[in-house]
Amino acid sequence: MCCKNKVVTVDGVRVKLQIWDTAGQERFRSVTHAYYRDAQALLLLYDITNKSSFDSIRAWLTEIHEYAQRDVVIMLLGNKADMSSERVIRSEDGETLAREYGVPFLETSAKTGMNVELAFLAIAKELKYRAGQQANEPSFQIRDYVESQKKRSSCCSFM
Ligand SMILES: Nc1nc2c(ncn2[C@@H]2O[C@H](COP(=O)(O)OP(=O)(O)OP(=O)(O)O)[C@@H](O)[C@H]2O)c(=O)[nH]1
Ligand SMILES: [Mg+2]
Repeated sequence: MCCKNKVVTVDGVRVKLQIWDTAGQERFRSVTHAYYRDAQALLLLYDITNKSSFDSIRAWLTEIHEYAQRDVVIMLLGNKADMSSERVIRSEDGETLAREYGVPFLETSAKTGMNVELAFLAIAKELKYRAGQQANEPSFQIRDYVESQKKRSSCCSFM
């Protein structure tokens, strides 16, 4: 499960993220609480071609609410956005769920890399902002940032 490092540059500062990936245990909902209790951020992924993966997200959000740190940064990601012909979960469904829980949302593709860098960058920005928060600093809004930077999977002629 542990670890891969990912370095992103935020406002000229290098931030090292230590990434833990579950090794499939999440399919059985048997990831131990200790495993994510200390995490500063959690990326919740579903597969846009798999309805049951989307339907599991609510249970995970409930679980996280109970066992993760109160101020954990959560991001919802709808992955496999490149597989548009097999899509069963609409972008709007992901957006609606994310809005309900107040978390940022992106559709990503691990295959093409779409929005992958952005997801890590947004989390690093949020964590850096929180760590160095100054009273007079403009606040960083991760949801607004993600919305302004994201690429949409549906189409492209205007991009
Ligand atoms: N087309 C496409 N395939 C993907 C994408 N992401 C993952 N895959 C494929 O989906 C399959 C499962 O990917 P994994 O990363 O192993 O998924 P996982 O949910 O972590 O699987 P476990 O760790 O075994 O539970 C692999 O064949 C990947 O190549 C994507 O964005 N697009
Ligand atoms: Mg896995």
